[in-house]
Amino acid sequence: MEYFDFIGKVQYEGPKSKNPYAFKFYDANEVIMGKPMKDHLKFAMAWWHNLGAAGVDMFGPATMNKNFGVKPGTMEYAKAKVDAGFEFMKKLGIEYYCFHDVDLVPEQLDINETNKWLDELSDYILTKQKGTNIRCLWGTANNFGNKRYMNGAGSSNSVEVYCFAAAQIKKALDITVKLGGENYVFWGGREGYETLLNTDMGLEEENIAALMKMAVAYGRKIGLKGDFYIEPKPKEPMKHQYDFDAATSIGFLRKYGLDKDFKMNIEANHAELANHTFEHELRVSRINGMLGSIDANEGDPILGWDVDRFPANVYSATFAMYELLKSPGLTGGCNFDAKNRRASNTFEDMVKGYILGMDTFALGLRKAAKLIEDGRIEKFIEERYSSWNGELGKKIRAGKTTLEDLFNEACKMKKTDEPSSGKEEELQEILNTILFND
Ligand code: XUL
Ligand code: CO
Repeated sequence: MEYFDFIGKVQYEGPKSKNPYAFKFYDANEVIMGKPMKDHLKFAMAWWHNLGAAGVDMFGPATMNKNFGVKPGTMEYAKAKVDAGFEFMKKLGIEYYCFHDVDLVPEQLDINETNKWLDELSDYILTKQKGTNIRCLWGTANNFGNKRYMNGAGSSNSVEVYCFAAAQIKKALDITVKLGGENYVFWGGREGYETLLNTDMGLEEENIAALMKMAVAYGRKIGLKGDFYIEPKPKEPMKHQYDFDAATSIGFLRKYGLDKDFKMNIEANHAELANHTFEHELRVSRINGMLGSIDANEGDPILGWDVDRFPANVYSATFAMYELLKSPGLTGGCNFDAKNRRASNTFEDMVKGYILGMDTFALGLRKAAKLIEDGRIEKFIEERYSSWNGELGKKIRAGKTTLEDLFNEACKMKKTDEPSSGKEEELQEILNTILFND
């Protein structure tokens, strides 16, 4: 059965194309700064949004029919989702997907039964992967949806709940490795708290770290080669989440000696919820050698919650892709943790959402490369800090000065009250000309 029969393989037609089913900026094999676009970006389909989310919100039921012609809740349905997902990925030229355990099959009454379903479905996915380049980018366990996790998973007050979460993580790691995945994600989910009146924060954080350590030990044992990721998010569902942002999460990983096995999976909308920009979170990760993967989406500046829109903002994408080009490259990729608006309720909209997202990141990548090649902004930053390349600057940076040395230096100085301009407006004008000159 063909689900997306209104398209063949989506092709690159260039920015002048008016074909809604063509890429205008994403040309998979075109080389940008020494690497094909598809290797910079490594786009992935998020199983949960694309094959699962059907437009349910707090005020109304599904607006989209994602039954794929069969009864939901059955193995037949789980397999139909695989068929639809593989057709979708092939037609869009996407070579990776990401999943939570319960996106693949519904949780059964007994964990052993759920795991049998996961085995059968992952066997089926393996047969679909054969002869293609499609494989898993990262897997994860849904340790937040079931009501047992209402007080958290790794942060639960109950050791039984903690143990169940560990069992789900073990199985999700097994399935990830089986499907060729090299990475594993911990999004905090309900790892946080609502009130200190009922919370032992120290114990909760220690327990989360211990769970992560066990996951790393097991993952390495079964051959998980890549990275574990923390996906920071400041709030929602919990009021306070322990993985607030990249800086907080990196501090946590270092405290518990997890920083060699973990990197960040940065989501744009989560950055915005933390009152940061996407590029801020990427920069914090990059300068700490912790930029691993991206959850590609976009928030809404007017709304204060996670809306998971497809990325459309070229400014933001350009800044983000600048960070990517300046990093050694993602060990993960760009996973579209993005969904159609509730009123965009057709299969055509699913395809158009991905075309928009892929083209936005591709355009951002092209513009970021131009910004680097243009060189004016980077040259300005270099010059702005040039005093640090002088004798005194070098000595300080080498750790060869004391506070008394600097006191003596300062006493010899004549004028220190004429700092140089930061030239923000000039730089914005340069950026605009780079973005819009062709
Ligand atoms: C939730 C979120 C998750 C993670 C994976 O905000 O982003 O879907 O990406 O658990
Ligand atoms: Co995400």
